[in-house]
Amino acid sequence: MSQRTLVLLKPDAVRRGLIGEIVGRIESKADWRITAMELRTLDRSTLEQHYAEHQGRPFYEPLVEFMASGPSVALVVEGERVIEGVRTLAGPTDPIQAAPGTIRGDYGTIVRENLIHASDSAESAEREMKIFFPGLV
Ligand code: RTP
Ligand code: MG
Repeated sequence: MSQRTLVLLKPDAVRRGLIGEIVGRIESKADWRITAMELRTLDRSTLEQHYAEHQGRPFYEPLVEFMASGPSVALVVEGERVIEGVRTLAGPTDPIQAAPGTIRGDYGTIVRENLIHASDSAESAEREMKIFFPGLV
């Protein structure tokens, strides 16, 4: 089943020079392709929309601040079961719980600075793609 998902390489990944490493892992999966990609420092209003479900949680403010702290890479990836697939490549939210071989398991230690975001459902993917790539059909 072909799907689309919205992926963010967070500011820690960009600062640490891991764009190529992470994009390479995504790009090398059979049938997956990148159909949009942009390097941009995300502004507060974009992040408030993106993280609306977390508003009011204790980690929300520091998360938005971190996400605005430098450029991120936003991508749309298309292909076979890509929504679940990118989340599997990323590993669990807490990098210490993430197995080696996953992106978070290989490169992360801090929960907030966990390198990558990927949509968690088809509904989230549609909503998030509109936020980052409003021109996309
Ligand atoms: P994401 O949305 O970024 O793909 O990550 P996720 O589904 O694995 O995690 P989610 O629960 O949606 O949380 C969004 C992001 O908030 C940061 N976070 N910090 N306790 C904390 O300090 C905490 N909990 C979550 C992480 O950056 C997480 O990816
Ligand atoms: Mg999430």
